[in-house]
Amino acid sequence: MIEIKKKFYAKAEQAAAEIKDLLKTNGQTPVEMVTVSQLYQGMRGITSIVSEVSLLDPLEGIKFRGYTIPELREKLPKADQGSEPLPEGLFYLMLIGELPTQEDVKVISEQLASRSEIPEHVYKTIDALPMHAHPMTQFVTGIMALQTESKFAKAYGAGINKKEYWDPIFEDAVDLIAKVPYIAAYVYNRKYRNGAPLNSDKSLDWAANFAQMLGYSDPDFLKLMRLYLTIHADHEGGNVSAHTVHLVGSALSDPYLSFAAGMNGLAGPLHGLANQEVVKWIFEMQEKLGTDLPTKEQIVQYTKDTLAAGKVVPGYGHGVLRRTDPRFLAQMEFGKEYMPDDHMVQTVWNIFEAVPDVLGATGKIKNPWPNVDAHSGALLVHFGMKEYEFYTVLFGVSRALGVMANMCWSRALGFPLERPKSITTNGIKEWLAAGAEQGAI
Ligand code: CMX
Repeated sequence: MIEIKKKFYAKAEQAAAEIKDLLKTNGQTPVEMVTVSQLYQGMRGITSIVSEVSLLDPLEGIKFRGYTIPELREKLPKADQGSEPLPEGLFYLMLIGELPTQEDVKVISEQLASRSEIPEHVYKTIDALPMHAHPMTQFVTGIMALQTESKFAKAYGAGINKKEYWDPIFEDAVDLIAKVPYIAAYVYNRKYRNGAPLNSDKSLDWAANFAQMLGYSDPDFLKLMRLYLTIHADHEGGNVSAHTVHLVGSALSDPYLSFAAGMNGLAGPLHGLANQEVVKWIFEMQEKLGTDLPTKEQIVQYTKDTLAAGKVVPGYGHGVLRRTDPRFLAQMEFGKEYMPDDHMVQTVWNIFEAVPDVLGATGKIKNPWPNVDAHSGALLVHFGMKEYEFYTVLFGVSRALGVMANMCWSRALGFPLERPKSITTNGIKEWLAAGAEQGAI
């Protein structure tokens, strides 16, 4: 790990020097115009954050350091006899900007295993919550309790030089990634498996050990976990969870505080919670129609009813994407290979054929195509994980990789406190009036 850490810092130092030059020559160059509509529409499309680890193309989907999802599935190192990438390799790629070797990935897996100990008070804190607390509430509570372990918070308290921030942030980031699967699995076992002990095996890779702690040993489920934890890791900097971690981290809140904040954002139904909503929506449709394989006509009608009731169709639409999410397609490929006859999975594919036309016909939904959340739950249901309230926790475990890699970069590059300007509607009116007077509008 020492070598990876050194390599990371060498890359960051070089990038910091380039950014310094860029700001010297182009610091005052305008990037793009912001419209009044964008101020009211959730800042949609305003380029305002630098995030080095991934970039979202509206048509091609997410690219991690330039690599698409299909390329990652092909090029990242795999576990022995495995067909899906090891998420540890993606963490390396996001951190270093180069594809890792099998040996690099092994070093990370071993480091994660060696840092995975959880202090007893974390589990006790979770145990203080009622059993009916949502898994995301239990997960975030566990992360907050784990904040006692922050090396950055201790170093800051002891008066660390700002040039050294990146070092304890890096250590916290790796520690946090090592520990979150344990907290997640603890929540699952507490809520759904009568408190079954975490049967961890530290010789396994990060995803396989997580699957085992959740009580799943089917080799195909392990493959699914590796795929799942890879594709959910990041989606550039502006989505709610990534942006929240970035924002909170900019106040020099440590990685645990920042990650917990981001997870609260992921728990919203328009973001990560959509994965539970999709399966809930399908289960309710199946129950209402009395079949586990509704026809496309039935799906069309059910979708129209959902819209008429003033609800969103979960798993469809996106703030940036304008085509089918490649993360949906990767999961569809997985489904076609491992469970082509599964009715739940087939229903997801039938929804994919039926729903975009209905959403498109509304004339207002900018992207009628499925996002990552439209598919993930059905694959889990196939393996017996029907407790859909847990799905966003799985998303969160994966998201730790991206937001922590990004946080290492933000502190190594010395990014300052994030503090955009807000305005009132009166302020906008005055602005417009002044512009009209000067003939600018
Ligand atoms: N079902 C019904 N209506 C939808 C819709 C959907 N799936 N997607 C968008 N719309 C509606 C919006 O609510 C908005 O309606 P109003 O004008 O009445 O307010 C209108 O269409 C225009 O929205 P948009 O510009 O196309 O989409 P936004 O960028 O505002 O929102 C998103 C994006 C994801 C919040 C939205 O598509 C949505 O609510 N989808 C369903 C929830 C979901 O799947 N979220 C997960 C996204 C991926 C992730 O982060 O994990």
